Amino acid sequence: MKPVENEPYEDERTALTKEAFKRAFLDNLFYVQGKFPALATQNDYYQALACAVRDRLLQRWISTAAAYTKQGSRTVAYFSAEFLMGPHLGNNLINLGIYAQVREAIAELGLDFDTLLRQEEEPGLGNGGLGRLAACFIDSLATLEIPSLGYGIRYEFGIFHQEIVDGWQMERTDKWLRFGNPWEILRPEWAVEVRLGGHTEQYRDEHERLRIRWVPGKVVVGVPYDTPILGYRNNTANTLRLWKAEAPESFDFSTFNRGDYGGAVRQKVWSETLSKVLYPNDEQIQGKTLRLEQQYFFVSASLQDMMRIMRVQKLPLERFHEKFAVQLNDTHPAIAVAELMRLLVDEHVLPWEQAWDITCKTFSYTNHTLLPEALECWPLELFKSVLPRHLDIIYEINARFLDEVRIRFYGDESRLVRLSLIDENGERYVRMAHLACVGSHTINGVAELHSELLKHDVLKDFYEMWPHKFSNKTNGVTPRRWMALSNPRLTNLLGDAIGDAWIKNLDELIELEPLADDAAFRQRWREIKHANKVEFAAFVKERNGIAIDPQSLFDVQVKRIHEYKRQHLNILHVIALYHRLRSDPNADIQPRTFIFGGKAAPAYHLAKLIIKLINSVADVVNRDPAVNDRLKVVFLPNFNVTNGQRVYPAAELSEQISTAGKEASGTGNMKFSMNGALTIGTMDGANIEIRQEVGAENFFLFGLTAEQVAQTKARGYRPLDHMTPELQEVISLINSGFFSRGDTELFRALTDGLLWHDPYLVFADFESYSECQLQVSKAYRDVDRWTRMSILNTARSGKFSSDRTIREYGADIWRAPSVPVRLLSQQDVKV
Ligand code: GL4
Repeated sequence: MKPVENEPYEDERTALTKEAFKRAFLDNLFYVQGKFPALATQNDYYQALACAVRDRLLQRWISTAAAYTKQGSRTVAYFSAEFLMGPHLGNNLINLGIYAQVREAIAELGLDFDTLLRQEEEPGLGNGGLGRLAACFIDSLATLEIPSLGYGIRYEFGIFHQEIVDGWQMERTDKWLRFGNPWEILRPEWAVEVRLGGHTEQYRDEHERLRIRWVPGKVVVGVPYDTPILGYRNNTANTLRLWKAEAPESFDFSTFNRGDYGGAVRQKVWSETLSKVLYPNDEQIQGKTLRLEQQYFFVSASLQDMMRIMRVQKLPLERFHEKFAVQLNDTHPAIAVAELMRLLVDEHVLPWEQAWDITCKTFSYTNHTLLPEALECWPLELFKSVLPRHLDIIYEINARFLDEVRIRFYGDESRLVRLSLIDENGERYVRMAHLACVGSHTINGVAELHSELLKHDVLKDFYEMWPHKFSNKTNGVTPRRWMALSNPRLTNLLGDAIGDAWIKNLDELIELEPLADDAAFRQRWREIKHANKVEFAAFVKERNGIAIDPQSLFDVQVKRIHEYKRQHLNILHVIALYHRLRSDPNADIQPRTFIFGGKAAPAYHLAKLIIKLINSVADVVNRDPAVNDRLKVVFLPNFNVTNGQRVYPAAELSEQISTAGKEASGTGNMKFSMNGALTIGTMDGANIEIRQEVGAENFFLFGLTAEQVAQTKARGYRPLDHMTPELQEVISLINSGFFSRGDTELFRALTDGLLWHDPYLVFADFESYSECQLQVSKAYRDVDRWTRMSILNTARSGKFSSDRTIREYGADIWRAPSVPVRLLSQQDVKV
């Protein structure tokens, strides 16, 4: 059957009907898994289901590739060391628009759909917000039909699996590839070589020109693994291309023949180390050689791959910046600036000036943090040992750049020192943020406040040099995964009330506003939140063995554990409530369940101690009959995308309590708000914009502003000046060993840190926070008021769709028009 021109066409194998799907599922069970029902495990069924979905993905992927190749489309390349994708199956079903049918089909075959969904090991190839943002962005790029490639690393082991043993975090290796990965396709034919180490030397080319040759110390092969990324209910399937490192030869046979087996495999082992494991630090650099090698490995492989694509499409390299817009997700891929120069100048013999012009028109840089410990600087010697040629290139870029500065800022020597790509104060370092700024045409922060602070603080000198390069792009999250997939009850209610256009255009949620005054609607809204809480309570019972009351207020803080995010402020307040209840058993306290979750970097001792404190408080409070079930504390182990999908729909209060000026944006804050949780938060990151959108009366604000924080610190902050009698009781209770079986030293590092330094002003904000929590409790008791506020939070969260963010990047930075895709059948593609 031939499709009608421009009408979507499904061939038999990939039809979206229930019957076709059932047949495909069984086909895949037989011919891919090699199993029949009597022998099949739940995992076999999951794999068969995934393959049936994948066939439908591939049809769209091929159609997309055909459209892009034919048109030679301008393409966004999103360079990121992290893509925290989360499970693919459910999301792909949502984006294909067949979630309900497939659930039915699976049930009709006598299987439990949810059990199959749970079989998928989530690809946890990121630490937290930064990696998850990359995942939301590629979802939105596909939904907006913008040709794009995500480039990154296929870590064999992603972010560690967190277990809690005796209250402490334990890390277990994340073996996500153990049972295979049905969503990726290996493309060995597009493997590329990446060189590392060695030295450079001069030589004369055939025209007697003096040139530089890089003699590498070692070579690895980058092998691409492609994952199709579907748009929401369109025919677009873009590509996430992740590189695995392999040895050029598995065995060095001459070494092997000499009988040195160990030596022969060493090269292979070393090569594979490159993509072995994700560094588990968020906002903290570790300065390890292997990390720089990882960064260079994926960046070089990706740029070479893009040049291959240009060759295939017969485009001259001089037009690289017209074909591609490259976004640098933080400084992790910033070495790309030097690598593109090397490829253009050394390998493709372009004049320096032309190569530099192409480079600056290609890259744009997003900064994601102001924390000094996260700014990447590489010791010069280390850098030179890994990338000797790139160091020379960086010197040349720097020399030319500083010439420009000298002319712009006549006689300002200290400015040269501040702006240089090389930090020369003491040990010398390469400053990656400076390389990214100089080599990019635009620089952006991720929320309004953050972008302002960038201009006037961390990147001030660059702002003064090139104010036109700077802009803000407030983060967003995809409503497909974070609402439609994870909160089906809410999605159904919204469907009944306002239709489902909001899934593609989140601003449509504003249609809900009048319904906040409709008592019947408010009742349904409450029923849904309650049902979500009941479901979540069952999950907590299963995971933690703790019974929590769905009638209590679900107060949630889930995110990486960091001092600046101030999980300790939260737990100190819990202890204060506990103290109030013990001091006055009749105290009138709103029953609450405090839910925490998040991973600490394995070497971040204070963060790990905060986890231990939370669990220790939980142990005491949850067992104490005196609190009479009015307080419960839960630490949910292994917070990841999958668990996030469970917790946001059940949350009523979202804790966004970072020290003002420290959280660049936050994105969890958005996920909570769109799922109807109210926020208690500081004037930090995107909190400010959430408050602006939902209205000050629908947001619980507390604490110092970023400006006040800076002033307080400048005046010489003394935490003891902010000591109150209640806070005193709280600290004494911890130090008395009450939560640590009499061990009075266990939490000293934490309490002493607060008493004598308190770098994140926990004490300064404690009173304001406690007072604000009273307001929260009061509001919660007014059921109608709370429900109204909750509805308005969802109704006014349209701005926080990553579709909006991507539209802004598209219009202001990438200038990559959308390219709609027509679905092709097999017969349409000629062999
Ligand atoms: C982060 C910021 O800490 C976080 O506020 C922001 O939302 C996220 C995405 O822009 O980037 N920066 C780093 S580093 N890790 C993050 O999660």
